[in-house]
Amino acid sequence: MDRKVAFITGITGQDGSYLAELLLSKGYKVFGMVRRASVDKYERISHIMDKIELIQGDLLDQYSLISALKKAQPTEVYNLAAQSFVPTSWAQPVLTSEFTAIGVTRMLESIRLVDPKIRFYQASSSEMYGKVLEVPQSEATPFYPRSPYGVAKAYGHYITVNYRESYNLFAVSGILFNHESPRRGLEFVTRKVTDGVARIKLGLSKELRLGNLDAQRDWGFAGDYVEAMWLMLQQDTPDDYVIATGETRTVKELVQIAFDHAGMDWEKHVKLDPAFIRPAEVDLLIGDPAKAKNKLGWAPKVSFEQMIRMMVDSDVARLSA
Ligand code: NAP
Ligand code: G4F
Repeated sequence: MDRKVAFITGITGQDGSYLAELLLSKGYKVFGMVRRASVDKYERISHIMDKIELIQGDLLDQYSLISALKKAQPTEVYNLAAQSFVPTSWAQPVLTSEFTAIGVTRMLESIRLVDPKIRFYQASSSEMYGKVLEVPQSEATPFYPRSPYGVAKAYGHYITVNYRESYNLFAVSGILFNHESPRRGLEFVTRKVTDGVARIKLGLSKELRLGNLDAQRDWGFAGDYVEAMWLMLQQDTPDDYVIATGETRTVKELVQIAFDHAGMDWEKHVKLDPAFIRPAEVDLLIGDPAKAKNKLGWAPKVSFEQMIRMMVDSDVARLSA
């Protein structure tokens, strides 16, 4: 039987936790890279801690990547680690580039050195499309990033393509549109809204302060999207894929669905706050997942409404406990 060993950077994040669950269910030995912190950040993976193996490492430290790969001897590497919050990328643009851009080169160089047969997945992003040059966005749509994060992801994308073409690595890039879940970080807008709705419902808060309600996003469920990551690494040839639902919603629609589900009127609670307006906005994202559908056989299973309701219910349950 073929050896199936995965090494996941960013295993403590939203996607890392869902991907680890998926790979365990497929019989993989799963290693996760974690960076040292003064307190543990294993909340999202606490339920599978006895089934995975954690190795310390940091995208800033090339030697730590090399020694982690030597230890794990993976057949597949999923590079999910990044500074992933767009507003922070204006506050910390250099650090964002070090993690989210140059960190990809460090990982690719480490693979080249340790074992060039390792299959590599890079977590690219629809933020690369930024001020979109085409609607909907496909693998052929040119990039026009609008944040230091988007610029860093575009670098990570192209260096992955370049290592595939220069060194014949099995290196692929998944251009994933926004995907959410009850495990989403509290600062991202979907979770901020569902957590805010739950707090208001339970009398813990009265209002929810938000920025641009007109921005449009193609939002899917993270559990569906990690399946696409895995599928990309099982193909005969490496290639890049857009992963999206093909539908877009405004932030306002998100807010309406979440408040409706809790039986409340959003207009009584939502306040606009200029502090959450960005220096440059991505107004509209809508992906064309046709290639993923045709070549990977991938399609999203959870609808936007189902996902937002699931997130509201989960936050109400968490805050009621
Ligand atoms: P997330 O929840 O923010 O998780 C990010 C992970 O990266 C965390 O495990 C974090 O570890 C780790 N990390 C950050 N800096 C690191 C460093 N220097 N060295 C090692 N690990 C580091 O992100 P996510 O939503 O799961 O997204 C996963 C990846 O997909 C990211 O690359 C993101 O940019 C990309 N992406 C996400 C979406 C989306 O909608 N979710 C869409 C497109 C692309 P700590 O726990 O130590 O902080
Ligand atoms: O939830 P967001 O912070 O996600 P954003 O910026 O689209 O980035 C996410 O998706 C990318 C894929 O396209 C990933 F690569 C990236 O790592 C991250 O996961 O904001 C979504 C929209 C924005 O237009 C923002 O201006 O919501 C708008 N928004 C309005 N009020 C808000 C708020 N966003 C946040 N975070 N907080 C608000 O109060």
